[in-house]
Amino acid sequence: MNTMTATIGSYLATRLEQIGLRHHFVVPGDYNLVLLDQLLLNRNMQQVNCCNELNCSFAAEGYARANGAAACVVTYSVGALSAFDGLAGAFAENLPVILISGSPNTNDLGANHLLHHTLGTLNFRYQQEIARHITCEAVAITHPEDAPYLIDKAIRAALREKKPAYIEIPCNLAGAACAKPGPLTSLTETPKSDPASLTAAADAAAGFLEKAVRPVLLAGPKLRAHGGISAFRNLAEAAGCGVAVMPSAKSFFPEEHAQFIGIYLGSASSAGCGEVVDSADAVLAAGPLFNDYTTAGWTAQPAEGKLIEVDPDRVRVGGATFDHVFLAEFLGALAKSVKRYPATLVEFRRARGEIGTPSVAAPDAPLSRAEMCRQIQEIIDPNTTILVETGDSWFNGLNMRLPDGARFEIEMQWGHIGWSVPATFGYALGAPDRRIVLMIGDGSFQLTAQEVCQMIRLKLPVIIFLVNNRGYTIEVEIHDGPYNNVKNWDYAGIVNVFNATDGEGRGFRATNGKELAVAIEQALAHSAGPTLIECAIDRDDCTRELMEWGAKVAAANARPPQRA
Ligand code: TPU
Ligand code: MG
Repeated sequence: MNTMTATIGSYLATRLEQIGLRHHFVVPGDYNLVLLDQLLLNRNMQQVNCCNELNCSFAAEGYARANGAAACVVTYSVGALSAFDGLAGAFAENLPVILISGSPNTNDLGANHLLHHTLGTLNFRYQQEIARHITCEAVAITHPEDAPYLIDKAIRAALREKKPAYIEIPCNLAGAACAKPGPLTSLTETPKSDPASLTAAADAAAGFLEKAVRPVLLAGPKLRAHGGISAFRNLAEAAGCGVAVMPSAKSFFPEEHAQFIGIYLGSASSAGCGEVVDSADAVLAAGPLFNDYTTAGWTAQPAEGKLIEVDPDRVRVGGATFDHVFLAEFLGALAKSVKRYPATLVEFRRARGEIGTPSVAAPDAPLSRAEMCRQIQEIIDPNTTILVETGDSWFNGLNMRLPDGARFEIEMQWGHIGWSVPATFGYALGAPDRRIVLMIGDGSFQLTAQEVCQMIRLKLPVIIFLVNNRGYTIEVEIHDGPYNNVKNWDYAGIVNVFNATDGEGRGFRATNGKELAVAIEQALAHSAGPTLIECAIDRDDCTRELMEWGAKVAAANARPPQRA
């Protein structure tokens, strides 16, 4: 190799390092082995093995939540097609995850012969075609001289769009020479709003709010991806009104803030919040994502006539659309002219009523969901990130009070059960100084359980609360049947299986409050690996919010077909 040049693999490694990655997640296969060698040569990035490619893509997804971006490397088809599920999740959740797939030798592309790990046809382009649907940019390198351009194009698009990108590298090119990387600034650009459109949008929104008496602000999940969290807070403080958050935006506005009025999810909202948002005469939603789940079966979608919708790159106000206006800039511009609207805060204090402290259960009474949550709440400090899996863990987590600084991760748009085990693994690597707490149900855990062994391997002191209610309770609340029963496992015992002879994971089973308290104490004292605490609760012991929400989603699912 000429010293003036890089290899395609080392070029990629440098770019990943430059965009702030200290880890990349991999599953090896013969189409990517040379690439993995090349990536290993970069000493500033750690290569992290996962058990399978689904987990590998979710680990990267979790890492991107902690770190802003992530990368994973898999082999052709048998690997990539599994990874596509997590990559699609990253698309749905607005996370720039770069998926790199090894691919066939360039000499095989036009040759009239079949290859392993493919469909057994002469088509070797289908993988890139599929990738186009679930990424903002999907490139396939076929010549070394184009590699720097294509790699940069994919990474730049992912960082700009906050969506995943796909890069395919043939197995005989990973070590081939190419040009060295240029400056990083060519990859990172902050988009600028059209000045006239920005002013018009801010004026229209200020005018719209002036006609209202009881406006509220609603934080949405896209706020973080599009860098709007602090601009949103500034706008909120300028307006002085009540501030609610959508479930996937929990922690994007401080819960200890005097203007925080809770989680908005229609009739499944936190106490007092639903009443205030539903009766507001204007709702400014910043980076929202309204779907059937987040609107509780379309019952909690703010009416068009009272909505200001601030999307990542456009604003809609009362029937007018302002294009090429970027979220953070718009919130900043509006904060300068907005008036003060204290009415919804007064209303909220009245609607919420007194907040009681949860009662402590008798230490040897069978463990209840409420007692479990009471104890978990006690370990959430400002340095904690709590990740919550699809299931009643969503609602248990949403009900937790977060001290300022605590973070919350939920995957409510993609909603893939099992997401959280690998995502927590990835998140823990991306945020090594935080306390990481996962809440997950038994059914979800069974999808991706093996990734706990990677937490053990890398000695990550994650605390996993595995809520064993012996079934798919969230589905029971939507639509029950025999398919919602789950085969029981020895969840605490499985940690020992993963430990084998060298691991230091800990597993506990709690059937009452006393056992849970002891397990939590042990978990907090254990730093050489994860602790899994199985919380055995009754099959029907679920939150009020799940029952409310489940009934609304069931009704939406059951709408009869429309006649033409
Ligand atoms: O607390 P709980 O019992 O509701 O949680 P658990 O035990 O984890 O059960 C989750 C049940 C569930 C299913 C089966 N939630 N959503 N689903 C449907 C589903 C199926 N497959 C994937 C990949 N994702 C899903 N959301
Ligand atoms: Mg369950």
